[in-house]
Parts: sequence; C-alpha cells; structure tokens
Amino acid sequence: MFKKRFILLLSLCFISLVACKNDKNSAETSIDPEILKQDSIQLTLNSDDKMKFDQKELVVGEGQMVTLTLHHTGKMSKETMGHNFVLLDQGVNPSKFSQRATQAKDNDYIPESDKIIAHTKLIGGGESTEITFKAPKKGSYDFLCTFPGHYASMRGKFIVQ
Ligand SMILES: [Cu+2]
Repeated sequence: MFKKRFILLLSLCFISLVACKNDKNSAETSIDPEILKQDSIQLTLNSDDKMKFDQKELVVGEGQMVTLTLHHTGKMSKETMGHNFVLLDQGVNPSKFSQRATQAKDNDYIPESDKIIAHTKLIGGGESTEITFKAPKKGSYDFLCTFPGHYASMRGKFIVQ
C-alpha cells in the first residue's frame, strides 16, 4: 500500500514538473505563427525609471504593418529619464550609434542617419507614444533607447520572420 502511494506521489510530482516546464516554454516563445501572417501586428513595449525595457526580443512577420506603442511607466521626467525606441537597419553598430546619438540632444537624441528604420519620439514618465512602420526583410535587427547612457541596458533584438 505504502509503495503504491509513493509511486502515485512520484508520478504526480513528475506530471507537475512537466506541466511547469511546458508553461514556461510557451510563455517565452508563444508566438502564434498565424499572427505573423496577418497584414498588421500590434506591439507594446514598456519602459520604466530603472532604465529597462520589459522585452529583449520583439518578433514580427516580413512586410507586416507594425504598430508599436511605447509606454513609460515611471515617474521621472523626459530630461532625466527619457526613453525612445529606435530600430536600426542591419550593418549599423548599435553601440557606436548610441554614442553618436548623445550629440543630437536638440533632436531628442536622434542623429542624422539613413540607417534608422523607425523611431518614436522621446517620452518621460507616465507618457506613451505610438509609431507605425512596415517590417523590413527577414532577419535580425537591433533596437535601443538612444537617451545618453541607456544603451547599456535598454536594447534588444527585433526579429523579422
Ligand atoms: Cu531610455
């Protein structure tokens, strides 16, 4: 009897472990391929007073019209903790780009460049902004916030599938 219970307990443990693992996997890569086939896609990216984006990877489909909403959930001003979203074309070094951006304070830290696919305006705590653009060809692209010093923690990959 005891042995039987023990086996039952063991298998219960095993089942819940597997269930947990599956949950976690699906949360990390839960991109429904059907969504990437539609004409347009909505993305939401949050930023905060701790100099962080809430996502390190954004995935869209080739040629989709992308509407991206950037929220700043913090309280700090645009002058001290401003955030933007800048999507760079391939072949640009995002670190060097962020260096150049520090010189472009008068233009909300967006330097003159033909390598910018899309960018939002700079926002402060409590603000939101939205942009719409067409997803580029398949591949991996870099996105970042160009506010001085933010590149170190505010960057990620924009994947076009
Ligand atoms: Cu920022």
